Amino acid sequence: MNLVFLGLGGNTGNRLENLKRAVNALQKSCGRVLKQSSVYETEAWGFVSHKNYLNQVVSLETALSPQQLLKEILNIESELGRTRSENRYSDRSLDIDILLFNGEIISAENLEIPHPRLHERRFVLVPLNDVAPTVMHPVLKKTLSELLKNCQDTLLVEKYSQENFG
Ligand code: PH2
Ligand code: MG
Ligand code: MG
Repeated sequence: MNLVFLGLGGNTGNRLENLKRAVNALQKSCGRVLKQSSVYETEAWGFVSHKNYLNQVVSLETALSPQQLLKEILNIESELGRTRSENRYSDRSLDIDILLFNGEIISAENLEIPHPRLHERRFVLVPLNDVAPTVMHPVLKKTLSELLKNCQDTLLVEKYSQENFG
């Protein structure tokens, strides 16, 4: 069995519903979701958008290989309404990224693990620190809580308040 951390995020449509549907779909086609971080409202990173994201991190126990998991994730993204634009960063209903896969380092044309920018992004590190503070980044050799402490990103990341749920 493999232990995987996934980053979920989206900034269009019913953002909370899209996260819930993604978690359900992952349970169905990829394995067992072990932990879910809090949900955070976050400012768009890397491009200008007036639409804030909701982001969450989940841990998953899966028998799938990294490439099999990626294939399932791309299916889930498109089933939940994701369309891909030509821009690198754009508004989207749902994005699922493989952040960490066991302690493996993978550098394929279509897949890089650990996610190459995870340590630069508070919208990833804050929820990742909820579920895996003591896990080691296999390239940077620092724990996720250390990476969060050292992160220079100043964009807004705040807990999505309970009143907005339901
Ligand atoms: N995803 C991106 C680019 N920028 N910004 C936030 N706040 N949240 C995201 O999930 C996100 C982003 C590319 O996948
Ligand atoms: Mg992404
Ligand atoms: Mg992605």
